[in-house]
Amino acid sequence: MKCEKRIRIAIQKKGRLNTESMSLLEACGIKIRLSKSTLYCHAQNFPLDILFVRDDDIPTLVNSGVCDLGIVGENVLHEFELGLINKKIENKTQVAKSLGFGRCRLSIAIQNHEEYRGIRSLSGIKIATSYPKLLAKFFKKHDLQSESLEISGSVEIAPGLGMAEAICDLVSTGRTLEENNLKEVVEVMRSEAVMIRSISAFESDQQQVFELLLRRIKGVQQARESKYVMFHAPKSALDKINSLLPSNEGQTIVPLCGNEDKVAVHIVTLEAVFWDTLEKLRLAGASSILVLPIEKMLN
Ligand code: PRT
Ligand code: ZN
Repeated sequence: MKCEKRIRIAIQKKGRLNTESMSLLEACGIKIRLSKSTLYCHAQNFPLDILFVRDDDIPTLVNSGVCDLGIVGENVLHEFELGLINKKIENKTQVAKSLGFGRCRLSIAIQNHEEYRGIRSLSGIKIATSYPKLLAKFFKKHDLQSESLEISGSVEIAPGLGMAEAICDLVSTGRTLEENNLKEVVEVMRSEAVMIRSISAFESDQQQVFELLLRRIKGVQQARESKYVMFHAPKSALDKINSLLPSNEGQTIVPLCGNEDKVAVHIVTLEAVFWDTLEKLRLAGASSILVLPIEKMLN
């Protein structure tokens, strides 16, 4: 693609969002050659430059206009935005696309042996967290008094060391809480990775690149969620089958050589295709059922 102006995206250098961010760009057909020490690199076949940084710096880089785009967790983004509000600095960042990975929740947890006596019992207790602004906002919303102890990592060890009575940290499987004898009592927010952009207008060829990238991301997401299903079925069963497995744009019906009553049906479906669904299709008369993954999709 010929383009005078390139777009610069900030992604996490190392950590939970790095692998999925890179694999998303690769699935979009963007070729990136990496070396171990790479902090900045140019995509080979797309007008995109990639800056590898700590996730906490991504909103600042986009807000200041150093990067046009960034991939970051909503938790980090919202904590950053609250910081801007406190300092009365203009927010020049907006979410361009939710990406569906890096899902987690920011939750308050207390020690297992403590009895949880409702949200009001958290008022005024010392809570260790890396997200003091999100916690303060949540407490204000519930009219509670907040006292946080800001720690940048290993928050879950704070209660055991007597530094705090509770923690407010990210949880995905819940294993870390369990290992540290903690129990989750209140969810403060849910988070997933998002693509953020600077609100400053792109130059026209940058805008084209941005839109092309968004279209490809959407295509990758749709392809990941969709399945291509093929089977044979009696013509009389097609309505029933359609209600069991709705398709995006209708069924493709192909005649079967030497069989007047049956047809081959091809469907692209966004529905999850479970064994249960296949069994229902079979009972409705379908046979030779195949479920295939879709590599690319452009609507
Ligand atoms: O070095 P850098 O600053 O870039 O990385 P980081 O250490 O600050 O962040 P990293 O890589 O741990 O996480 C990056 C982003 O991934 C977060 O900002 C979230 O948006 C998202 N994410 C999703 C998570 C988790 N799930 C998660 N489980 N981030 C952290 N955790 C930690 C959590 O803090 C706790 O220590 O994992 C532990 C809990 O996990 P479970 O599975 O035991 O519940
Ligand atoms: Zn970080």
